[in-house]
Amino acid sequence: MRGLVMNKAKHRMLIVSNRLPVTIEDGSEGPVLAPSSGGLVTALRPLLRDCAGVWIGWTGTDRLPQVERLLDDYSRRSSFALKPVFMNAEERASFYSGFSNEVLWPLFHDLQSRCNFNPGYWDTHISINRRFAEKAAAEAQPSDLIWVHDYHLMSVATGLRKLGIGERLAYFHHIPFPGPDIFEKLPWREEILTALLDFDVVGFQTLRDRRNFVSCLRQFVKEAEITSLGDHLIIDEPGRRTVVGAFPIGIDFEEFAMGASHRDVAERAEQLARDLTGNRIVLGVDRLDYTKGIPERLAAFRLLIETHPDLHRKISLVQVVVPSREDIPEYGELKAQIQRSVSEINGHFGEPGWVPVHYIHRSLERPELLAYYRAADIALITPLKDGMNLVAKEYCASRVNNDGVLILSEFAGAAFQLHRGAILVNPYHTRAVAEAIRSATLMPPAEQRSRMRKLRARIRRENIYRWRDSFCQCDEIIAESAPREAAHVAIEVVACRKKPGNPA
Ligand code: ADQ
Repeated sequence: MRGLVMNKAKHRMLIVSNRLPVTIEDGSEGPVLAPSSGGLVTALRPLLRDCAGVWIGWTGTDRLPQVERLLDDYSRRSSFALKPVFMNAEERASFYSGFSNEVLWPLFHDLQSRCNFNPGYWDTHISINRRFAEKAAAEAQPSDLIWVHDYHLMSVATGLRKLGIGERLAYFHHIPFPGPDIFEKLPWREEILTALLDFDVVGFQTLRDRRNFVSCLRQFVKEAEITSLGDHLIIDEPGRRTVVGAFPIGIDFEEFAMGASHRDVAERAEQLARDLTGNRIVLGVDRLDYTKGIPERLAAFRLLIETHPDLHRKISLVQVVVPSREDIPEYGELKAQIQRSVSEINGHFGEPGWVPVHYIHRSLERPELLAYYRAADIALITPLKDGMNLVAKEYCASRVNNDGVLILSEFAGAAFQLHRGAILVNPYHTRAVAEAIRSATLMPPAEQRSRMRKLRARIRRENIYRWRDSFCQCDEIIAESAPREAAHVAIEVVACRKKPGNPA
């Protein structure tokens, strides 16, 4: 669409996300700040470098004066101020572990049998979203772009409008949006849909997610009128208008490519390859989560070495898992299940000098992660469902010699952009995944280069800055969405339209 060009400094940015980009850790002399992990923070962190703003998020702790002081110190030293939202243990259990992780996360990843629709969770979702809205309202300046991130905070715009903040409210949904046959199970389905329509702009990762959202609207918000404008859709309801688009999130390609080109990283990659005795390296890198398909991947690797003895001593899987949501029992069980599978495979197939699966369960520093990306001949990225999956993009960006093979789940959002260069697989189809690894080991260097060049060109072009700029211009998107004859008054119309008290 015409409005989506580079224009990064137009509005100050007020980012609202569940977690801040830093977490609080116990140091020897009290709490200290450490970088947070996970895709949302990896994606947004580059944006902190070249623009000013405020980031509102949960610290992961109850209210602690030392934590407030640490964040104030950090904010004084950087262009982005970090403003904390606190939760006590009970709120955390109901809002974060409960509604976010026992309802929305499994349901939106099509795993409805894992959901626990506890009615109390909903009340906490609303009250904590209101708390985030109050914090944002207290920090907001009139021309700010208030940019809310992810499924935990889908009801923040409703809170903001009740507080009289009604302009440039954008929301980006990092995870998949399910189709109506799954979404309909949510007891609060109409409430969530209408809360999203309180934003001016709602962004999804892919056209698949946008299509699902619109199908849900058609089914559950009958009065919504849906029209298209260029690449976007306009949702009109009495008294409000929302622009809905697909904005696939990217990475800072140059940062990954330059980091991976560094001599120390190249040397470390060579050392890793030597440590693995020259075997072909297949790499998985994931946050610990049942949606990432790690047990299914291990089963496919097991089948591969069971059915292809010629690969024994010639191939190893390196599975790196960053700890995540460790206090939720289901995640502890998943960790144990992965450890069991790894030991079974190694116990059954391993020989002196050959460990089939190397398992690393910790967060890696960036240079170490890049060394793994550089060392790996094949990236095996097989989530059962994923909003995007940044690891797939990071692997390709780090392949500075244009070699290597990406095997990617067709259910990752990244598959929509990367299907021409990757080998796409159904992660539930164990035999097909095993065979995909086999074909990757046989892929001639010329074909690898041709595919990897395509992948890298697309990831370089559709990078994180392009994604950010499309949101920074959300008022222009809204202006373009106004009826043609009224385009000159579009911004004023938007400003008045969503006053508190208007139908919501
Ligand atoms: P995540 O589910 O966290 O993100 P993903 O996109 O794969 O998933 O990002 C994971 C991030 O963690 C990557 O940047 C990766 O480098 C990093 N990481 C993984 N293992 C690591 C390790 N051991 N050490 C250090 N870093 C590690 C959510 C959605 C995704 C969506 C992103 C961004 O679930 O679908 O792509 O947000 O929108």
